[in-house]
Amino acid sequence: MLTVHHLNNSRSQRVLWLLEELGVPYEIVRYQRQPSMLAPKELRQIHPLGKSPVITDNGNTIAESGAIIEYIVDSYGEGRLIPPPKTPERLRYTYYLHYAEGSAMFPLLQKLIFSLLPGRSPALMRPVVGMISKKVLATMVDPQIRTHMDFWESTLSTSEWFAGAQFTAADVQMSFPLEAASARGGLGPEHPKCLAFLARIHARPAYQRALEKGGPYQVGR
Ligand SMILES: N[C@@H](CCC(=O)N[C@@H](CS)C(=O)NCC(=O)O)C(=O)O
Repeated sequence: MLTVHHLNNSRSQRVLWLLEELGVPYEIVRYQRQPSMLAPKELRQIHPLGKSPVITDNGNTIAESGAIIEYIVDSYGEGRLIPPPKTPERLRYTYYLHYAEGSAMFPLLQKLIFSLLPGRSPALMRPVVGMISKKVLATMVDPQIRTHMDFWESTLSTSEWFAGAQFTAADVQMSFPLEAASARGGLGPEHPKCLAFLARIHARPAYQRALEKGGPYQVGR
């Protein structure tokens, strides 16, 4: 049976959601984040990077959300949650499947790091580190996040879902950047289509089932 190596409150929530959407049976092996927020070292026994998500299935170990989503849709989707090949929707699907982690998450991760940095610096250096972090966030990171949020808003103004009129696995993949932006990137009423997207996905029964299985998920609140 397919196994999801699930780190609490992490991107592997997306994988549980996709499996619930497709009705694929799976089991969960759970890992708890350390106080540092890093994954425990046991996850490195499954994949050398020790990041989440990782799945194991039929002797394969697959890491990286986009690759996992492709594998699950190929292996178990039976044509569901993916637009037909050689259509404009398929091109958009492929784009968003890669874009979510390849581009969108980068400034959001920078935001997290620079926001945490002052609090994790030695007390004496904290005021200086705080000033530098604030400057980097204001001049470099926040404008980038804003550009991405505007881009999502314009995409979702032309169609209900990221790849077109139909819900696809690209929406599952894009959920994490939008949830992260809503939690810490300033996504709010200025981006109503993005907020409506989040409300739509949170209302899906499969999303809710995945939350029950995965446990507390702060990014998705
Ligand atoms: N691009 C990777 C990112 C993986 C990643 O950074 N996962 C985070 C959880 S959301 C993680 O494992 N953090 C714990 C750590 O870095 O030790 C993917 O999409 O799978």
